[in-house]
Amino acid sequence: MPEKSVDVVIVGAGFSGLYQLYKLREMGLTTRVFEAGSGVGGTWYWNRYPGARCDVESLNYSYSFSPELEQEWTWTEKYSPQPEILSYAEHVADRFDLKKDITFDTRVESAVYDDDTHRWTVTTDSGEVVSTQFFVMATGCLSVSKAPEIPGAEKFGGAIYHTGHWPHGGVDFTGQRIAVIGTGSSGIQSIPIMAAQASEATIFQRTPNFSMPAGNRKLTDDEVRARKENYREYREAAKWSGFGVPVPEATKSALEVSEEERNGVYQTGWDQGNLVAILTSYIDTLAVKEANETAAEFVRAKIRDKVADPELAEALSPRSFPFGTKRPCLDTGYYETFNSEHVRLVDIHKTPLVEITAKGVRTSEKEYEVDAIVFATGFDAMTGALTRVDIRGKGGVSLKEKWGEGPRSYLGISVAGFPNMFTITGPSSPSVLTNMMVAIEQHVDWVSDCIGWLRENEVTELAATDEAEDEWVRHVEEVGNTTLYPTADSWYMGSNVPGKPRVFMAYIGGMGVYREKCDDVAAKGYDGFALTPEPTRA
Ligand code: NA7
Repeated sequence: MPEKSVDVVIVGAGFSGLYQLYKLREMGLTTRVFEAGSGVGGTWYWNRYPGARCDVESLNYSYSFSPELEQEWTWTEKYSPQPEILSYAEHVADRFDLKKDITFDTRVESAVYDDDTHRWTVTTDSGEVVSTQFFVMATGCLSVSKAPEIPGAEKFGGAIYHTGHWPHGGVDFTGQRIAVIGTGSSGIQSIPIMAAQASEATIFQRTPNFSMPAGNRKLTDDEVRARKENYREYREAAKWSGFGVPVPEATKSALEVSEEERNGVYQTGWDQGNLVAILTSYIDTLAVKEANETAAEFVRAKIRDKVADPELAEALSPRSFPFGTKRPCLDTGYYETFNSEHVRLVDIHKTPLVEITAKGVRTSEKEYEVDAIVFATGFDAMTGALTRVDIRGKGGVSLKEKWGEGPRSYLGISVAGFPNMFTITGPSSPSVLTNMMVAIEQHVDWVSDCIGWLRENEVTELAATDEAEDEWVRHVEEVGNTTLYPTADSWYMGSNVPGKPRVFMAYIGGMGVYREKCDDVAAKGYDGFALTPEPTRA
């Protein structure tokens, strides 16, 4: 029997969990949050690798729900570093006194739905058992890190690190020979800093990525003041934009303008260090291969400019997927790092990794002796954190089994067969294709309104119907197929995890369009959900 009973259990105290707790507490609901880390911040708590930054500008990557919070917090850099973002999360937790309802250092192991009582029983790794009416997974899209699939890590005599759970005290690589495996965003942000310390840096690259200079710098007082003065207008525009960042809407095809005009437009985005600006310059950049190739080639030309050795520049140039269909990166001196004598690139597409040995890393060609190895090999994205909890819905069906052939959900927020459970920024919602802060707030607001409505209308159980779920899955796939995203082997597609079903796991219809759809579902009395009224009291 559960020892404790609450209205809502939330898993995770990152930006979603914190805001969800705030909202539910404001509504007078009893809420417990369980968090595996020892502090708040989620992805910003764990990803402490050197150079970790958000690639959405700080003035956009923050909560909008509290105008007071907006005014009192001041971002110092264009792209704030991880420590500053973590301080912000801590500030929010303290300012709204959230920690008293959060249990840290505790992992939720299972959540089981009882068909008769319409309640979830949640069990943690500390043995605590809690009964709850609503169960919110606020576990993040990139929170389960993955190591490279090669044997031998236990044999290595030096230290092994993963960018996704970096030591809190930092690591000093001064004078060491280091190996870095992985050249996604985490690798591209950290390699220049680690290589500058190391005596020798060997970078193992499976797929080169598109990256552009972040142009990071201190924000001026004027910039901060201007945003603080027009936050309301700005937030409103972000809420209804495609990517959660307001940018002018494209009207032209990349193929209908001259090369000179096109490159001028790309150059402006490049100079601003603005990823979204380049991605959204033309209506067909993400939809038509030839249009996309113009942006891809623009970036490749920049790589050739930056890297002295033409062969190396070509090895660093992405050719196997369209620009933007794997998350492009923002860097500070990434390509230039390869001009240093003590830095070398190993193309493991040509000479695959074989094993980690006592002394280093062995490829099909040779052994590289190193003192430390860094895995920058990413995450079991979008679904990993959801399926690693043993979640059992109606009739004892497990979420992991239900998603055996890929995630299925209604709006990316609710799963048929799993009543009264919500997934914040779950698969099939815009999530990682947008500014996560905007996506998080939209989901949390919707879930909170929904719970409030259920209470007011004396509904005990809210359950997405199979039909609504099927229709949403079909729609997400259909919209995805109008773009180039499904053509890439990316973590959006689950391709980075061997055996993971190949499904485009995000909704590319745009933040504003999605918001409208969710609002419409709510306005129609939660269209697509079956509602079970509270039993009448005798
Ligand atoms: P990513 O973007 O998934 O990058 C992981 C990198 O590690 C990528 O280059 C992978 O190559 C490489 N990788 C993964 N597994 C292996 C194995 N087994 N062997 C060799 N190389 C491997 O993760 P990040 O942490 O950099 O960034 C995640 C997101 O965080 C990012 O997109 C931003 O949104 C913020 P691959 O490309 O799969 O061939």
